[in-house]
Amino acid sequence: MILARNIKDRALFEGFNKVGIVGAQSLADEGRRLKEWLARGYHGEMGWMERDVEKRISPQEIFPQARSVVVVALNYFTPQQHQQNPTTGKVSRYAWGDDYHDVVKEKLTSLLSWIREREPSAEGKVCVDIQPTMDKAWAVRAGLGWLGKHSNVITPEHGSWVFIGELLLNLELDHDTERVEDHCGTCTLCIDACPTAAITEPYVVDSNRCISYVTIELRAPELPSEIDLSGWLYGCDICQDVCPWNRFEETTSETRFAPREGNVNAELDEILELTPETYAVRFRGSAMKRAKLSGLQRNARALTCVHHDT
Ligand code: B12
Ligand code: SF4
Ligand code: SF4
Repeated sequence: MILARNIKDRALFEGFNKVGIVGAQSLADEGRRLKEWLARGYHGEMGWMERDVEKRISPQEIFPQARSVVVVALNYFTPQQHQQNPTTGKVSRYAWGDDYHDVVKEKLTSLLSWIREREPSAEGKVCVDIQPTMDKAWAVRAGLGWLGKHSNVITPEHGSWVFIGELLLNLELDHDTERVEDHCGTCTLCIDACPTAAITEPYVVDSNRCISYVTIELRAPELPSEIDLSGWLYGCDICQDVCPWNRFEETTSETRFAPREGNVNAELDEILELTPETYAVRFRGSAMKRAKLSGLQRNARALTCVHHDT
């Protein structure tokens, strides 16, 4: 019989930095807050967040046999730093290397195969970001970290530069019950540093005001004029860069997260000159494809205008 301990050891062997296992219960409290967040319109134009709400709350809605949730965190920190250069746009750290969806999915799929070799009755579903689950809520429940006031999960060992994924399993396993205490205390550095006041209250982000949302998810042909991009072309790391829990980060051992050429600060001229063909080659296997060519060029135009106006 396969034990929770065996699965956790194997998850670490696959390269994950943290793992916890919890029961596949509905996320009642987190679900209520998700509904409040949606009712306030904080999801902006991410209609898919609203459509899948019941699936996000209850794991059985996406995998009826779910009994346990194996939750993993994978460190993506590399030591490079952004430069302030008006001819380039800053790219958020999570998108510097190979697309994390592929990397995390590959590791979780390999974990599932390993489990099935030992327990042929095992069935599972791999989730990372794009499946309708609440990754952060599961990470907190599984004791991987706490939800920081910037609303990202902070692990005490690796800070918040971690991706989160889950493996839903039909197996009854021993579950972790200890959570990590909230260590934000009286700190408000992330809230104070956010240039668009997107953290409307501790732990709550209004996507409409968030640079990450407008540069990646918003499909409008022009960016809202009231949002100051602060030099960001794709995503935004400000609230995590200022967090004291990210000061002692260790470099990831996942080599696929090493920054690709020109991806920490991207040349705006190069982005503006891309054609659909050169774009497909330049960003193959990169998380930056989420903004699509039109979105990237819209963002680059917005940054170029600021540069010319000043
Ligand atoms: C939608 C989404 C976004 C939206 C909304 C962000 C958000 N705050 O949720 C936008 C586009 C803005 C976004 C941006 C980013 N994202 Co995003 N995103 C998601 C996605 C798809 C869903 C998250 C979700 O359900 N949000 C809905 C709200 C309701 O959830 P919430 O913020 O967790 O809400 C909780 C709190 O408000 C809390 N709460 C409310 N009041 C109170 C009071 C107290 C006292 C407490 C303790 C809690 C509390 O309760 C709610 C429910 O638990 C997840 C992947 C997934 N499938 O889960 C990735 C995910 C959250 N994103 C991720 C990343 C990396 C980012 C960026 C850092 C990327 C970047 N560099 O640009 C930024 C960070 C911006 C920020 N400060 O949050 C990672 C985060 C990893 C981590 N360590 O936490 C995730 C988990 C993807 C992954 N699988 O790794 N994202
Ligand atoms: S990602 Fe940037 S814009 Fe969004 S909440 Fe954090 S600091 Fe604010
Ligand atoms: S900057 Fe301070 S308040 Fe914000 S998440 Fe980090 S420790 Fe918490």
